[in-house]
Amino acid sequence: MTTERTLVLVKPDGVARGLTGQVLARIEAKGYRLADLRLLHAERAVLEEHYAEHRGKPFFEPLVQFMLSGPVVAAVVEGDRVIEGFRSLAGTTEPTTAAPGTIRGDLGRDWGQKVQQNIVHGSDSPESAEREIGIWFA
Ligand code: DAT
Ligand code: MG
Repeated sequence: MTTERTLVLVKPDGVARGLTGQVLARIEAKGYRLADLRLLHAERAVLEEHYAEHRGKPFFEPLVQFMLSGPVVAAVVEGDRVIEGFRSLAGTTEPTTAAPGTIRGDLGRDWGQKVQQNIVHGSDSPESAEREIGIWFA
């Protein structure tokens, strides 16, 4: 048993489409616990740090612009193997091909090649989770 924490974001598309409740419901239904929760408008500096691994890639600026386009919900979620577990709930990056049953697969689609509009973010490792929680819940 490995109790972990992960950072989950409901991205601007998810908040704007009214999907926050569904995302949180899936997290809770799976048996994970909400340890912290905020609705906020992200600052550019926070996003540049959050997405530091993607700096220099062609999709970096469109991604930051998208994340600035509206409020996001940030959550710290706790549970056994929650990092892997939430990535599994979220589905793969591209919503068009994410498996049905996942958040991205059930609720997302291709809105004109805007892969960034994939509803949620989830940390990908224990190191990323602690780093990202520190950024969003400073
Ligand atoms: P994930 O969110 O599944 O961990 P990631 O860390 O590789 O994916 O990328 C971060 C976000 O950037 C992702 O949610 C959507 C966007 N993105 C990734 N690859 C992209 C691409 N090739 N074109 C446009 N946006 C992309
Ligand atoms: Mg990632």
